[in-house]
Formats: sequence, structure tokens, C-alpha cells
Amino acid sequence: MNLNELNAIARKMVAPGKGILAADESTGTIKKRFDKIGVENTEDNRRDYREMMFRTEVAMKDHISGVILFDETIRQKAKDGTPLVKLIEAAGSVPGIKVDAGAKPLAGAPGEVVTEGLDGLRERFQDYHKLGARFAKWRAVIDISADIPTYNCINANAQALARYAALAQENGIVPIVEPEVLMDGDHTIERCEQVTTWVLKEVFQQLYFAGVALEGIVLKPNMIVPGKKCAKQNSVEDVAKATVKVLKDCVPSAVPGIAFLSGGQSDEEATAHLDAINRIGGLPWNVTFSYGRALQAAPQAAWSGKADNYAKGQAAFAHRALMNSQAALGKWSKANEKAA
Ligand code: 5MM
Repeated sequence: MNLNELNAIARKMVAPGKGILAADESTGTIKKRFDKIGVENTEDNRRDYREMMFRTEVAMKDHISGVILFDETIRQKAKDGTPLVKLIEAAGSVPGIKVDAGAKPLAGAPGEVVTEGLDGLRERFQDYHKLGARFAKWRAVIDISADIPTYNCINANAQALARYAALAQENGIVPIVEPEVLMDGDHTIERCEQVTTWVLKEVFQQLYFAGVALEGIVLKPNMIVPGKKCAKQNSVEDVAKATVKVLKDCVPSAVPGIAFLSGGQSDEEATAHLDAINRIGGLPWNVTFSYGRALQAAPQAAWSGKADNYAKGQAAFAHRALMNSQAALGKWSKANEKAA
């Protein structure tokens, strides 16, 4: 492992004012997104849609530091035969790859899941490195209800994240470590804070045991928010304060950067929260976005699978990338949304 190289890639991924586009939807997940806009889930449509984003020059050059790809996409060519990876590299952005095989039911733990995908991962990393990937992503999923999560679930997921991260670094690839505490339930912001703290403490413990160098990772956590069905929805300031408190409590300053997932927040909520977190300031890490839905919902709706809407789709993507870039610097305001 060359730690200087890993650290340089990680710092590039979280460079000030830039963030990551999570375009790693598996075939089943992109189908759900396409169903909403009436687009058939074919290989060509998936290619056309992603090519549209990767060719949005201003967004890719100025605001998107890296793109997380799915296995199909990292091997795919644009309509003119250029590998999609080359489009990303040409924009100065770093290609990355999702390597987990998804969350599967955890035996003996009703309602809980564990992320799989460790078998053969060393060889897959070697292959992905040849294809141009310089970072990877593995997502663990932790759900909250009255009786869960259990320590068994948190520990199993943290161990898998640590084994994945160690293998990534061994192969010259920066691991994005993504322990996602879901915002699906009716739990309060306090419960999210408690569970996320528990999860992050366990994750950093397991990363330590696995010998993972923190200077060569990027953390992708959830923000501290109440469940979507919770009667009390907190203010942007409450979310920012709680999130900063948990991160300061759990994330060592050796980590170069934190890139949040959006987790089902609306586009503007995800931007407003990131902005408020960065406005608090004085953080030891660069704090930015690694959004899937919050970057892509608008371009998907604007494009709707029609070649005539290509420019509209690109404009919508460029707009969200710019808004989140401002938020990553703590310089966004609602007025900027309207002005655009
Ligand atoms: C882009 O969606 C990724 C998941 O795809 P699969 O569920 O099909 O594997 C997901 O991991 C994503 O990268 C993160 O959850 C962040 O996305 P959001 O939409 O939460 O910002």
C-alpha cells in the first residue's frame, strides 16, 4: 500500500467545493428510478442517461470530484465508442466503483441485514484498478425500530466494512466507508444520534483492528435526522448541530474527508443541511456530498428518456451540482436556487 498515493486520491475526492456523484445504482435500483419517469430499463438507456451526466462539462469539471459507478457502467462505452471512464477522467474527475453485492437478511436477526461481497474481492479490485477505478464504495445498511439495531448486526456490518477497506487499500484503491443508518422509521432525531454514534464507534474500532489507514479513506455517513415518519421534524440548524456533534465524537481527524449520502432527503433539504453543517465550521475534515438521489432526481425528471430533453437534463444536473458545491463551502442560500 502506498499511503501517500491513497491520501492524495482521498483528498482529491473531497477537494473544497467539490463532491461525489453516486451513479452506482444496480440494475434493479435504476429500474425503480426509470419506472418513475416512464423509461424502459435497457442497457442503452442506462448508458445514454449516465453519458448525459458525464458529458455535462461545467458540472463535471468544476463540482464533481468523483463518480461511483456500477460494474456494468465501468465497462461501458459512450455512443461514440469512448469508454465512459475516459469521459470522467477527461473532466478531471476520479472514477470509482461500487463493490458490495448488496444487503442480505442477517441470519438469526429478524429485520436486519448484512452487506455481502467479500468473496473474490481481492481479484475484483485488481480488475477494477486496471479498468481505471481509483476508489471504491461499500454500503452497510442499519435500520432503526423499537428492537433494532442489535450489536450483532452493527458488528457484522462493521467487520465487513473493515475487511473491504483493508483489501481496497492493499490494491491501491481508496475505500469509501458507508455505514448508512436509514431514515425510514418514525424514530426521533435523538434516536438517530444514539444509533449513528454506536455504529460509527464500532466501524472505527473495526477499521483499527483491520489495520486500515485512516488517511486513505473517505467516510460516507448519514446525517443525523429524524425518521421520515417521526411526528417532529427538526430544523436545518438542529440537524446540522446534531450531525457535527456526532461526527466530532466519532471520526478521527486523520480521516481526510466526509462525503454524506442523501438517504431519501429532498434535493433542497440535502443541500441546506450540508450548507448548515459547513457554516458551523472549524471541522478537521473536508465535508461534502456523495449524493445519489439528491443529485439525480432533477436530471432524471428533466430528461425523461427523450433525446430532445438532453440539454434540459444536463442543465438540471449542472444546477444541483452547483448548489451542492456551494453547500460544501457553506456558501449556499435558498435565493441561489431561485436565481438559477
Ligand atoms: C446510487 O444508489 C446506491 C445504491 O444502489 P443499490 O441499492 O442499487 O446498490 C447507494 O449506495 C448510494 O450510493 C448511497 O446510498 C447514496 O445515495 P443517496 O441516494 O442516499 O444519496
